[in-house]
Amino acid sequence: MDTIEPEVKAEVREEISPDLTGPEAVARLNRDMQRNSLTPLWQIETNLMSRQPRTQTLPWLWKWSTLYDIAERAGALVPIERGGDRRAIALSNPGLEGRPFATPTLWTAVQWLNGHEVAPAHRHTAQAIRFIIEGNGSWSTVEGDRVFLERGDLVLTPPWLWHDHGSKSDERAIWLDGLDIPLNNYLDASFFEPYKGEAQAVTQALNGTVLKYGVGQMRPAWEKRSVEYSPIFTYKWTDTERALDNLAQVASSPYDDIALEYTNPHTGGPVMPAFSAWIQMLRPGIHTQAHRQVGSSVYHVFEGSGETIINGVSFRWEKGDFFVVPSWAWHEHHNLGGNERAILFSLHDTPLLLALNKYREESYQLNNGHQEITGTFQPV
Ligand code: 1HN
Repeated sequence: MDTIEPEVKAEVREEISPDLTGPEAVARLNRDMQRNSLTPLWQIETNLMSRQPRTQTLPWLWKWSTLYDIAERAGALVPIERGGDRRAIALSNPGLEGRPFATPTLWTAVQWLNGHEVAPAHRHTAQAIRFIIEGNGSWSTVEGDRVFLERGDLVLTPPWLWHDHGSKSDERAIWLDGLDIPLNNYLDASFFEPYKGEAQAVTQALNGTVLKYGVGQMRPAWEKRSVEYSPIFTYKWTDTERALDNLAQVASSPYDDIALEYTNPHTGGPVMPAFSAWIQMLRPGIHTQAHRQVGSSVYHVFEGSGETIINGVSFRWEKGDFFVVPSWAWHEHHNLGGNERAILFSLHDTPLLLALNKYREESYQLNNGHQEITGTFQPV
């Protein structure tokens, strides 16, 4: 077995000199700390414990027209090859030093699949979801369970389950991928394995997990609860839309209007331990009140147009756009689409903060809960 030898064993401590307390002794102490890979708190220049979150993540917005154009060109130019396995184009937050992450905990990408292509099977410990923007006869197989991907469906790929995507149509499909890759890597918890074949055999009835668990209030009596992740691998848009319309009849949030968290029906908790997925409807004309939370979020505009005011800056959005709300940033949503509803899909790392007892939230008290607008974000 290899052993790691300190580079300069003999220099762990400098020669004792007669000066035990003066400037020379301090200089010697500093040199010894450096040589021994030690950093004293009193020399750390950035405040290690900031009074409030000091995120590098920038509030940002990516236009659908740009995302679509780039994904379409990648679809024509870049084959799906083993190794990469997916034609996914990640939102790279300009605050995060060029890393392919939307926020410190969330990877979010646009994935493009040409008609009749297969994105080969693999599995990983990163937890993944996709939200289907245009499905067009494409499918995902998750651990033998095949689901057809239709606009507005949420599809889960829980950790370490085999999954591949394919298409039986002539048309391309495009969807949002959300994974906890930055967190998984930060925790040194990443495992990945390619499948021996291209695509898995389908071993269950089509939409098997929806048939088994999809009603949610009941589960097969002989089965245990699935507590680590939701046992439902796809949440169909028709059910989601009905749930939004039902909620709108009875209740709303002043900050988010008609907002639903997709849940694991066996626990009531989020669909994945590392992040939560939401769908929300802003009814015509709604302008919500501002609040802020610890934790970062990525939004996709599924329908409609409007603005989200983040730390005083108006981010104007329309169908297809993506935007990021960093931790502890004030934000409020405003539907500007006349008589049309707006629908936002979003991912939040809230479950992590809650599990670690680090969650906080605060509502904006001034000006009836609305921020003063000091600027407008200009997309590239
Ligand atoms: C992955 O497995 C998918 O299954 C999407 O669609 C994006 C990015 C990095 C690593 C694995 C998918 C991914 C990914």
